Order: sequence, then C-alpha cells, then structure tokens
Amino acid sequence: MSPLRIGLTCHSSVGGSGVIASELGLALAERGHQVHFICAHAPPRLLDSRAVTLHEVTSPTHALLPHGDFTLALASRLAEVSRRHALQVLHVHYALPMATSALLARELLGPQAPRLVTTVHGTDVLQVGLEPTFKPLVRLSLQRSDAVTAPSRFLAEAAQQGLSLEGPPVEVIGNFVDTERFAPGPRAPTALFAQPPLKVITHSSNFRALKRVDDVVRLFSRVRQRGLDCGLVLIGDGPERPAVERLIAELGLTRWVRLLGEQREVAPLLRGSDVFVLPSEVESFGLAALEAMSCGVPVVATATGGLPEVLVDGVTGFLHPVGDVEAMADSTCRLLQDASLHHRVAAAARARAVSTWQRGPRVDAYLALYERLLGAS
Ligand code: GMT
Repeated sequence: MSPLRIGLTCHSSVGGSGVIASELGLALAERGHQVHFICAHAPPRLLDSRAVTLHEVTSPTHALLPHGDFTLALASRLAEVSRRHALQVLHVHYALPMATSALLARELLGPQAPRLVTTVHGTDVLQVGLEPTFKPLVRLSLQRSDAVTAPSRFLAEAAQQGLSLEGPPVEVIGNFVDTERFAPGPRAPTALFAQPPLKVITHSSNFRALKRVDDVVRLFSRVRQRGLDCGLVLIGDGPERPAVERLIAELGLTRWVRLLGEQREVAPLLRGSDVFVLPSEVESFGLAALEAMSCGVPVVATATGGLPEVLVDGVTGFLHPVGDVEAMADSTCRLLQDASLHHRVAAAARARAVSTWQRGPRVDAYLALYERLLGAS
C-alpha cells in the first residue's frame, strides 16, 4: 500500500474519542502514512509526538463575534490543510461539530475534496445529536460523509435509528487499546494515602452526570461498611465533582478517597488498582474499562450500551443494572475477598484485551476503509 495523506480531527480535551483519534494517528504514522491533526490544540496523547503534524485551529474574534466560532474556524482550517497537503482522506472523530465543519470544508474544496470518514463516539449521537436544534445538522453531516463508523454495534444501531440514516449502514470498527503500555506490572509504591489501604478501587471519568460517580462513592461506602480495608482513587474532573466531594464528606469517607483530577499517565494508577468501577448510565464503548482490563484489573460496570460487547459478564468482570449499587458492591467485595476469583477474572480481562481489542487489527480496518473509499473515487 502506498503511503496515504490523512487528516484527523478530534476534541482536544481528555476523553476517549480524542484518545482513539490520537492513537490511530500515531499508529498510521508508524506505518509510514503522512498524518495531519487539525485540532484546537494538541490532544493529551499527542503532546510529545513529532510523528504527526499538528495544525492548531484558532478562532478569530470580532466585536460581533466576541467568542469566535470554532465550527467555522475548523471548517476553514480543514479546507486549508487539505488543499495545502493534498489530503486524500479526512477522518473526523465526533459528529458535532467535527463532521459539520468537514462538510463545510468539502463545499469549500469542491471536486478536490478528500474522502470523508466520520466516527461517532457517544453523546454526539445519543444526546446532543438528538437535540431538535442539532439533529438535522448532525443527520446531514453523517449522511454526506463517505462512511460513518461507530465503536460498537450498540452505537451503530443507535445512530442509524436515532437519526433515521439512509444509505449504507454505519460500520462497526471497535475501539482499541495499546496492550503494551496498558499491561499488568508491578505496583509502584503508592504515596496516595497517609496509611496505604490493603486494596484499591479505582474509577476514571469526566465526572458528567451520566457517569454516576455518586454510585461509585456509595458502592465504596458499602464495601467499607462490610469491614474491607480499601481506598478509592478517583481520576478525572468535571461538572459533578463538587457534588461528589460533598457526598464523600457526608459519608465520612474523606480519609480513604483520593481525587486526583485529570491525569496524563493513567496506566500506573490502573496497575495499582484491585477493581475498576464504571457505573455509567450509558457508554457507547467504555474505553476506560478496556484500559483497566488490559492492565489485568477486573471491572465492575453497568450492563448498558456497548459495555456488554467489551467485557464478558462473570468472566472478565461483572455487569449489573444501572443504579444497582448493592449488586455492584457485592461483586466488588467478592473480587476483593476471594483471591482465586480475582486472579481468574484479572487474567481473563487481560486475555480478552489482547485477543479482541488490540490496536493493530483496528488500524488495518480503518486503512482498508480508506483504501476502499479512495478506490471508489
Ligand atoms: O461522547 C461522550 O460522552 C464523550 C466521549 C469521549 O470523548 O470520551 O465518550 C464516548 O466515546 C468513547 C470513545 O469511543 C467511549 O469509550 C465512551 O463510552 C463514549 N461515551 C459515551 O457513550 C457516554
């Protein structure tokens, strides 16, 4: 295959869609393709990379446009970079506003426009994309993409049905994990707690309401009430953090909980965990759970969205109904108390990450998609 010239765009904040776009871009560059990222600023996992070219998007302001307009600025930048570097493929991650900006960029470019691939990730089609204000725009942007992909069957169907998409079905290309970086390993000595607890429960998210971080805290409280010596590590930040902090204090758990905020290096924290908890209302995929599995950490999560496609209930972790804190606390206690169960589930979690969610085959799938679209142009 001759090297391709590929443009990628994604949100620059910490989050699964940016992680997947960044890791895909790095893997494509490693294989000799020319990769250009067009983003507000470098997403966290690209911060130290020289393998790809970053084109930042700045949004000019004006008295009548005091905050600028990212959607329009991105559209212009996508068109400019595509033209200057003769990009063959634009692969945008997240429907809103990325796919809409890309659509405008294609209008600017006319017949020279690159092929357009849109990967939807979650809230972009499950919530924001269904808002009556945005739905027609999101639908049009996906309809006009040359291909639309989703990381799970769940999200592919939700996008197809929720947005009444016509034409070729949304293709499923699953997310992936770097199983070398996210690997089991010795625990670094932890200075996280004044008195290190015997066991550590971890959760990582953007602290939005749908992550139900309060359920993590309530679960932890129940586990401690049963006399287990354990600590809770919370990674990430977001709108619910103040309420979560209040709940921790109300339940008298402050001593045993560490709120670390956003972290660039999550793998060492995962390696230091005994159980990872993800009690979300919905997850199109749940990349945070996969990263934990890859580190050999059993996951206790909700049977929602794409999570049942990622982990096997009773084998690589435990799935329970949304809001069933008691059941999630039960599974967590079993894992913390029964060493042979923990060992079995941890090994199965790692084995599934390696057998099913490796990066290589997913990069192959994206490349095959790009080649197919270029062959058809
Ligand atoms: O759409 C979101 O809510 C944010 C997004 C992100 O950037 O982290 O998360 C979604 O995409 C991730 C990567 O594909 C998935 O692992 C998350 O499950 C998904 N979030 C939701 O579906 C709520």
